[in-house]
Amino acid sequence: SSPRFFAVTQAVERSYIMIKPDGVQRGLVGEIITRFERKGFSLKGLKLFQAPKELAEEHYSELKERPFYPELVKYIVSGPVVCMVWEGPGVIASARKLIGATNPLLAEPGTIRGDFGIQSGRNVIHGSDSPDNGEREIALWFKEGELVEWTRNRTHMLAFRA
Ligand code: IDP
Repeated sequence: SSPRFFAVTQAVERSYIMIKPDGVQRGLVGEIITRFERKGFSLKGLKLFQAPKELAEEHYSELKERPFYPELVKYIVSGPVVCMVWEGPGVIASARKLIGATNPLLAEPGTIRGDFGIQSGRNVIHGSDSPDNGEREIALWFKEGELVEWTRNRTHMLAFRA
């Protein structure tokens, strides 16, 4: 009989992942994309982009009242960012694990922030914190037609019984 693949039990989700201006300036784009690719997620959207101030403000609107908000918006528009959509089972929580804690000094070694940062105000990368926020952020940063529908052949990653 043909191989029977185990079902992947986590819901397929999409996460908005953004390499912040410090990550781009420091030459970490390839390294970061590699980590998501090797993990097995599918890249559905990718662009280098200079964010206008209004977009950065809207992206972080939940943090409007925080003292660091004005600096945060300036940071995000200080240079180009790399906007990405990564898709896969459980990608929201998994991406947050790959990224590590907000404060890079507290982030575990082996995570992106743990390996590449020393302060919250320059923490290299953003990842959506919930499926709803993921969809909200994707709609904010990508236009109709910028995302590509394709299926990554992931069968070689799945255990199977003969
Ligand atoms: P997250 O990016 O890990 O989800 P949030 O609490 O949503 O963390 O904060 C959004 C971003 O705001 C952080 O990634 C970081 O760039 C910035 N930020 C958070 N806390 C501080 C702070 O105490 N000082 C400066 N920047 C901060």
